[in-house]
Amino acid sequence: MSEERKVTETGAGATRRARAARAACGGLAGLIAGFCALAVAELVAAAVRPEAGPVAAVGGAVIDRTPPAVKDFAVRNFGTDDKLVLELGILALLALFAVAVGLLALRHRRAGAAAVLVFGVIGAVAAAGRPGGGALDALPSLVGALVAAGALYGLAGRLSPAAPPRAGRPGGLLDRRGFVVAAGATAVASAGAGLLGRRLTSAVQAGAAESRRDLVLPEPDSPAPALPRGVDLRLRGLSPFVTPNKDFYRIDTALVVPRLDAGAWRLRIHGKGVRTPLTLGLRDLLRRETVERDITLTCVSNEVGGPYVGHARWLGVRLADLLREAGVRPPSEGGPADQLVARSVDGMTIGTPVEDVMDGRDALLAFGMNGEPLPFAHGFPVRMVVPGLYGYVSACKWIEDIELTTFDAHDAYWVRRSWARRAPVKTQARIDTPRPFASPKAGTVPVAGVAWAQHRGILRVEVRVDGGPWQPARLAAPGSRDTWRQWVWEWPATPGGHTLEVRATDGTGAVQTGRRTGTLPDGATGRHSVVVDVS
Ligand SMILES: Nc1nc2c(c(=O)[nH]1)N[C@H]1C(S)=C(S)[C@@H](COP(=O)(O)O)O[C@H]1N2
Ligand SMILES: [Mo]
Repeated sequence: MSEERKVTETGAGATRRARAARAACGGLAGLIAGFCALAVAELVAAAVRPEAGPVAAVGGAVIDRTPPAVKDFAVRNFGTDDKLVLELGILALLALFAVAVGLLALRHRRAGAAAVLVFGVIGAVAAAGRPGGGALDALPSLVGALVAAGALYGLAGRLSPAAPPRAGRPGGLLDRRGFVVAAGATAVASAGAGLLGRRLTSAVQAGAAESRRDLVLPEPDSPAPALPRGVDLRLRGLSPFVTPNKDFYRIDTALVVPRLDAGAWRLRIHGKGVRTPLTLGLRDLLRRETVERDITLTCVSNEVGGPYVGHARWLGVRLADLLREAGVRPPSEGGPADQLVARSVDGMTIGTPVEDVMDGRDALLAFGMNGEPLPFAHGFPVRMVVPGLYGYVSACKWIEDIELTTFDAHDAYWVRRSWARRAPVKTQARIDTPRPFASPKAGTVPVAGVAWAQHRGILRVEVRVDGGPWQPARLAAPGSRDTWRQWVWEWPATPGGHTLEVRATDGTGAVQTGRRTGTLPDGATGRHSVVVDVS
């Protein structure tokens, strides 16, 4: 091989390596610009509101547009982690696009910077377009994108072959050290901005946390009826009668849990047939007649045998009292409004039949949950709770507005997503123990669980084995017709595989149907069954 050829080959290899290094730097520049955009947006969002950050906004927009079947799939497979999965998915996609934009910027600096702006616009549109969103919510994404576009433009400049000659370095070569310094500085400055944003947000939220700590719940004017001894069978593996707040299921569309300051909180009651519109603060509620009630809450997305049901002792005021004060009459008394639309600070709308709220049941505006102020995740400072209705048509958290209207005039959030307008809770029974595929020893095995049919109560629970005759379970003492009820059946278990099945009868004498239907549009039906292998 001639000397000349060898030199050329080495040159080609070096060129290839230089190209690869340049591409890697381009990708890195894109990633750093993406990070910069999110960090700056975080800082701006601290001034606007945390929910307006681009990831939360795009995530929220995705949630708003998720078809019910997909939403159900996500809830089923990721449970309460569905939001985390969504956020990680968005971040992963963003990272991919950031690398692509970085590579684009190597060839066309302006095009790369423009692509960053396009992403900013997407975030801005998502934020402003969320229910309850406004023009101001577009700011974090837009400012973040502007700064990031500038950063990418600058970084790509360092990677341009046309970089001016530097001391000891001919022009036209990659200014690697210059790039590394600029990239590092951008990354550090972005991290600083992001951290500052976090700090500011938590400083703002500290006031909310303080207002929650300082809230002293009053003794109820109308305490919850004493629970009979024996409402809780206290069996291993059986859900306790009262669900501790920390274990209470959480279902909502909020990627960022709203943290409201109790002192600044206001609720407006207005609309059709309201003679005197009301605006109330928390103090106003605390001064009224307070009631404490045991109410079991259930989500319409709960599959047969699923976990989205919980029981708490709520403290609040009767919603019907406030409505009467505002001059509202239910449809049965000639009132013009048949739907009450509750709106939360995060733009959720929940439609409840006015008749149900005013028919004498304990529909509450609640501020206490199991003896403490509502946790932030469960609606602090005030939420609705209505016995007998699924949460999506009754239990608005972070409530700030109640409008009296009609079902004809307004479809609430979930109704627009093909869920039913009206959704009373369906009778269900769940086997808590033994767990599916457990292998208990032959002999007496306690089969136990909970059954619920809120506002109708539970009259009977029966269990059968391998499709045999129905056997009556022993019921725990009843809480009220608005609470779930524990049950247990002593099973004389014989070795081998067996299927346990349960059904409940509600307070009207109606036996739970065995017909299997999905959660859409108004709650799942069918019987819970568990397969076990007795040894
Ligand atoms: N603001 C707001 N309130 C909401 C929701 C929501 O997404 N946003 N979800 C509702 C649904 S579907 C249910 S089942 C209950 C759940 O209340 P929890 O999270 O306290 O258990 O809240 C209801 N209230
Ligand atoms: Mo729900």
